[in-house]
Amino acid sequence: MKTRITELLGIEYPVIQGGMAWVAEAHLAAAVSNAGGLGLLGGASAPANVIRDMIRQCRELTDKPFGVNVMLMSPYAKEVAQVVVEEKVQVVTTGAGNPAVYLPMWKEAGIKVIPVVASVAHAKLMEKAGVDAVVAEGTESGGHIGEATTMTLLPSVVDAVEIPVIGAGGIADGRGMAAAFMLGAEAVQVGTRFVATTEAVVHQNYKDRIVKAKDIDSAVTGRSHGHPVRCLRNQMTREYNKLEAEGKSFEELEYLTLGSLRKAVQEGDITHGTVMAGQIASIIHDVKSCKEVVEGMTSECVEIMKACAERYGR
Ligand code: TUI
Repeated sequence: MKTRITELLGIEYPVIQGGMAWVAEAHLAAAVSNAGGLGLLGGASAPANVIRDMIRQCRELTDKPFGVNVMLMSPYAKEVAQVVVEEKVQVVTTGAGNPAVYLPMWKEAGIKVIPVVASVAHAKLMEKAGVDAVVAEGTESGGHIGEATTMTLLPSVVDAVEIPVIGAGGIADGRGMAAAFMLGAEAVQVGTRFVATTEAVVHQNYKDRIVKAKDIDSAVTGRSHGHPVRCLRNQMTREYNKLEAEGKSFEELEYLTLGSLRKAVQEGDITHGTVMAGQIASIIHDVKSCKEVVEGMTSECVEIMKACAERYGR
């Protein structure tokens, strides 16, 4: 599947792995890049030197292109923005904010810049600022989310900009990938499906929780304070939502989730920890290799599109 995104990034398959906090480390990113997609390292709130080490480790594990996601709400965002230049990272995606201040520096360094957007206005602003592509991420996604669904956001962004658009949020197999392509995407970004892979360095409890997730298991914390985070329902989300309904302050609620993603990912505490995952966890029933995910979803997508053309074409 050749698209403007596969050409831009020099990858075989139009599948990008989300830069997930605590999950998107060197082994996972390298496995996705080695499988022909684009692996991303998730900077999240890690200090710049941790990210520098991840980049170097990833380079040891793959000679294919990979990228770094710069989480703009991180207290270290400025230092991380500098590290990706120093380490000659080829691709940068950004999340949870507006990367405008870093764009001149990144473009001068020849970095391909792909911000994640959750609205048409942000997508247009980014295009004007000179980015290479955008990821339109719907509210079905795990982690920090916007309001619009992938079904509405993706075609709206595709209509509003000329640069290529990557669809994200609710995509975990070839059906979702084909749907995103029908809406005008030229690649997909996939998160949750890559957590449930053999290469993901994530506690088995976390992977099992995704595999067992039902459609009604998705919860959102932090809506009342303007920081909505999607994860899988557990004791933490129940307590959080209860306190939120009681009108507790952002600081009090923050206390409940301090270090809670790490607790779930590394210690396997899926009861008190934050199990970030998208709504699409409900269609994931097994743990696969990254190669199986990348190749499997792309071939299923192509088969579906061919079958559609045969069935409905003239
Ligand atoms: O960034 C994400 N997802 C994330 S970041 C993250 S780390 C975290 N952990 C705990 C609490 C908060 C964050 C976990 N998941 N996705 C990309 C994304 N970006 N989704 C939505 C946005 C976004 C939202 C507002 C992008 C831009 C924006 O505003 C633009 C502006 O102009 O300020």
